Order: sequence, then C-alpha cells, then structure tokens
Amino acid sequence: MNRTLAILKPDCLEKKIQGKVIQQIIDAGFTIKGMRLIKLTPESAQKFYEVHKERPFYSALVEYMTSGPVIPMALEKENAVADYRKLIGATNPEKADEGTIRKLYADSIERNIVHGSDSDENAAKEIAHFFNESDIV
Ligand code: IDP
Ligand code: MG
Repeated sequence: MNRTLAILKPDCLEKKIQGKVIQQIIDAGFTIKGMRLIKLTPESAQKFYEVHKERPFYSALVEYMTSGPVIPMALEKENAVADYRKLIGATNPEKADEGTIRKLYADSIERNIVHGSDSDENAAKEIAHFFNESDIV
C-alpha cells in the first residue's frame, strides 16, 4: 500500500462540493487514513508550497490557500500518488481529462479544487505537514 496527501482547497469548500469530491475519491478505491478541517496560516501555506517560492504565482497561491478552510487527507491505495493524480487531472483544468475532478469542477489553473502529492517522498513530507503518525488510523 502507498500513501498520498490530498487537500480539498478553499474553492472546493466554497462551492460546497467537498462531499461529492470525497465520494469520488472513495469510489476510485482510496481509503481515507487521516482527515482534518483547518484554516491554513500564511506561514503554514508558505512552508507547504516552499518549492514554488520563486514562481510568479507563489504569493497569489498562498493567499488563495489561506482564503478559507481546507480539508487535508492522508489517502491510501496501491500506487496512490500516480492513481490520485490521474483522478484529479492536470493542474490546468482546461488540459485535464474528461471526468477528472479538476475538469469537472475547477475554474482555473490556480483555483483547481484539489492538491495531490507528486512523489512518494513528497507524499511522506506533505502528510507529516498535517498529521502526526498517531493521527493516521
Ligand atoms: P499540482 O497542484 O498539479 O501539483 P503545481 O505545479 O505543483 O501543480 O502547482 C501547485 C499549485 O499552484 C497548483 O495546484 C495551482 O493551485 C497553483 N498553480 C500552478 N501553476 C500555476 C500558474 O501558472 N498560475 C497560477 N497558479 C498556479
Ligand atoms: Mg505539485
């Protein structure tokens, strides 16, 4: 079994589609092993997206991610990282495959509903950003 870190982003909760998105994740075979409802502080969002700190969209991204509550989830499945990224679709919803979460619900490359880890190594780091190992069921 492998793990990945998902976040339902502020636009997901604003649109009140968190229930639908969680159901789609469960229907795709993922098990939720950890789940929280939180509002990110700027410091926490900056740290989470540190790899992007030189990118032009970094400050807007931090502002967006702190604009409302988010739901981080530790997910488990075989091949979790790749399968979850397939389920959510490309970063830019215009380029995302039909039926993916971002294609279905996202408004833009920034406001794209969900986060997904991009490697097993980053998944472990990102899960640790939000969860103690003792919080994982
Ligand atoms: P990912 O979420 O698909 O892994 P990343 O390239 O890691 O995409 O970017 C992290 C997040 O930053 C994206 O999900 C999106 O919210 C935002 N983002 C990425 N590229 C752009 C951009 O070109 N303009 C504005 N926001 C962006
Ligand atoms: Mg990424």
